[in-house]
Amino acid sequence: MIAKNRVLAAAATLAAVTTAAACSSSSAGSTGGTRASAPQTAKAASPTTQAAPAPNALSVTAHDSASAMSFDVSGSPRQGLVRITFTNAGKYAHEMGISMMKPGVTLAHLKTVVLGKNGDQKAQALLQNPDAEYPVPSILGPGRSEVDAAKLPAGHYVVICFLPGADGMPHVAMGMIDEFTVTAGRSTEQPPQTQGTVELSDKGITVPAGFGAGGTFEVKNTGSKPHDFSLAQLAGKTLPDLFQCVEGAFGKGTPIDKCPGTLAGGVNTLQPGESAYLTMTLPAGKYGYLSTEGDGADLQAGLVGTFSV
Ligand SMILES: [Cu+2]
Repeated sequence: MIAKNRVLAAAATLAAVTTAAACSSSSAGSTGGTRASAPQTAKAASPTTQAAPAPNALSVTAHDSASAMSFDVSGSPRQGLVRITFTNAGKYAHEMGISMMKPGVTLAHLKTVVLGKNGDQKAQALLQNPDAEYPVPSILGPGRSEVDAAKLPAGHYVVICFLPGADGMPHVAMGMIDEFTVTAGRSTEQPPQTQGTVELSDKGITVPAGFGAGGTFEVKNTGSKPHDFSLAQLAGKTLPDLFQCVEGAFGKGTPIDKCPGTLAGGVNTLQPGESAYLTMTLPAGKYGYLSTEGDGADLQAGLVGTFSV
């Protein structure tokens, strides 16, 4: 519900900022992407065991067909750094929007409310902090996957997709709603080894050479405001063209999948000083990136650009 609003806000602004993307282009060279992409696990916790601890993992896979859509969710990680794998196994773009439910709220109840009249508004009362944002993976086009190691607090979460379907019905109404729990125990997941840092400042985004060709990159907010890092693969049109189309699709309640480009993941909202660790291999092509935060303020400030893989 929140992600949808942010996409709309960003699309509206980006459509107006037609020259911004050209201002901060960077060309990412290839470093081969041959390094191990799996995040490094912690040193053995005890001298008596050689085995590395199991990853503190959460897996969310999106599935779709003409008549039904769903998430396949597995894992019950501990609070702290969580290795989140988001895979889109479907034919349409999907988001993994998450919110923490208030204690005692069941998924069945929340689902009934969300699908009812004015469900978007009424559901807010069932959420622990409706305005909270989490640095989970961004919207992914079909066939794409990413791993995002990010901090999540303990709680009972709903995972939901509000993207519009072919019949104008949001994916949630076709079954795209599920749940998971982050327990209060301590995560043993350590920050993975990285090949570079994507820096989100208040004035721009720096994407290092080699990003997207494989391996793990830290995505760090070095600014004083929340920022995010949203990616799209371009298809013959500019990033503003793509988001103008996405905006139009949301407005009409039609799928974003026919727009000239493919949303390619990234990391949702990072608070000042916060980091996440993004592991992804992007198909070769031209990409655009932007921060959708601040109702368009980040775009106006120059947090947008392009790179190639
Ligand atoms: Cu969806």
